[in-house]
Amino acid sequence: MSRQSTRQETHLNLARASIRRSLAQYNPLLRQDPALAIQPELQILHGNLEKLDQNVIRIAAFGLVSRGKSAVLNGLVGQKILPTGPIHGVTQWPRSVRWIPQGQSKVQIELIDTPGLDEIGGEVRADMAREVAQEADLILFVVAGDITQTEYDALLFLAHTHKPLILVFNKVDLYPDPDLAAISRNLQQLGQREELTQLLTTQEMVRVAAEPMPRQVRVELPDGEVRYEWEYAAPQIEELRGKILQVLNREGRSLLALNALVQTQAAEARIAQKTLDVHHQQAEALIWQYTRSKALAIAVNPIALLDIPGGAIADLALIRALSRLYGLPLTDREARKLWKTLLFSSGSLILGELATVLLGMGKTAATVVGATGETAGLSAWIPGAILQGAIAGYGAYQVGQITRVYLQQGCTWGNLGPSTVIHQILQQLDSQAILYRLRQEIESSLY
Ligand SMILES: Nc1nc2c(ncn2[C@@H]2O[C@H](COP(=O)(O)OP(=O)(O)OP(=O)(O)O)[C@@H](O)[C@H]2O)c(=O)[nH]1
Ligand SMILES: [Mg+2]
Repeated sequence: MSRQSTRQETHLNLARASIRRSLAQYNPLLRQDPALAIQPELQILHGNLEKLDQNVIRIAAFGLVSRGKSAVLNGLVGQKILPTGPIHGVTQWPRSVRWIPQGQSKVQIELIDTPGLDEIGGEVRADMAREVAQEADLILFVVAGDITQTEYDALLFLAHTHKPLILVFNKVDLYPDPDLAAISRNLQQLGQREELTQLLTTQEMVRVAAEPMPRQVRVELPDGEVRYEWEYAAPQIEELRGKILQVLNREGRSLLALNALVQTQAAEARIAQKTLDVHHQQAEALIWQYTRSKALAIAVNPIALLDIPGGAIADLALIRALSRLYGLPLTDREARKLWKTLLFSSGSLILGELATVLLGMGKTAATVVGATGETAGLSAWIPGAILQGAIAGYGAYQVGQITRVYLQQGCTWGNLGPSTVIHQILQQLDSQAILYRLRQEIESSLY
């Protein structure tokens, strides 16, 4: 086996291993939590694995209407399979044909024909182009002369997929030599524009005449009769065929591997985002549930001294519940350490806890008075209790939010350190709104 071919095999094997690993990692996620809706992404991963096993290379032709996309693909296959014609918009939907080049039994090639990029409606066009381009391993961008701004924009759009791209200059039979040379120069210079060179890995321009215009020729028969006949010149497409096969032989299987990896990466990023979104919603619900319970428990608990240990236990329970949700279970020790870090890195949390004690004292005193039969004592107790409950609940809310961010980042504070991160998170919380909501909740439970 040549060194090139060994390298290609290595790339294929790496891609297979990487996709299998992703599947092994994400399949159980879906089983655990069907709400995750990551089925489409998992299907992409499965599809990529199959594609690698089948060794099918996809080549897609793009371009504006009537540039000869269908004709170029027919020319490659050597048969007129795809309809072509002078009316704009002959091809309305992507369509694919198999191409088995002579002497190339190892790879199978699927050629994908697409409608003109300026034919179908804007949104649909962009979606179609994105979808087909993402599937393709190699892109042919077909032009038929100097390019328009729309054509350049389309080219730039396709270049952003980072797929190898061959610029196909079709209909060269229509131009006299000097024009041909000038247009070719312009097209080549185009590929050297900075924004394109940065995006394109392959910058090749190939001239073809996929379906040369028939010429009327004058035929003089031996008996002197003169007839006019249409003469069909043979397509000039050999150079493109050769270029494609060269790219495929050189790096075909590596292209397959690379493309599968790019798609896997994109699917993984979407899975990560979806997991994060679902976790975020669940975490918000969990934090609010603990916040509310803590606020209510502290508001109705008559013994102030129990507020502090009770509050800490509630905070720790919240930290542990969140860590389970994010699949990063913390031990009791770790949870306590995190809680202490939160408490000491945030002045307002400590103040909140102190306020709980002070207000709690008042609450205990009021309860004692209240128990001796003084109704005024009871009514004095209630606003203090509500405030104390709300402040304690707000503390739990802060603990919850900070823990959520900490877990979301995989149990790290990032390079900023706990104090800065905690401070930033606390600044984003709207304390007034949360305290107000908590007071409302406590009030509606008490009365
Ligand atoms: N002179 C000349 N005409 C060509 C050549 N290739 C294609 N054509 C003609 O250009 C017209 C459009 O060709 P198609 O292959 O249908 O073009 P397309 O880009 O697929 O067009 P849509 O599907 O409508 O977007 C047809 O009339 C072809 O005969 C060529 O090399 N030379
Ligand atoms: Mg067509």
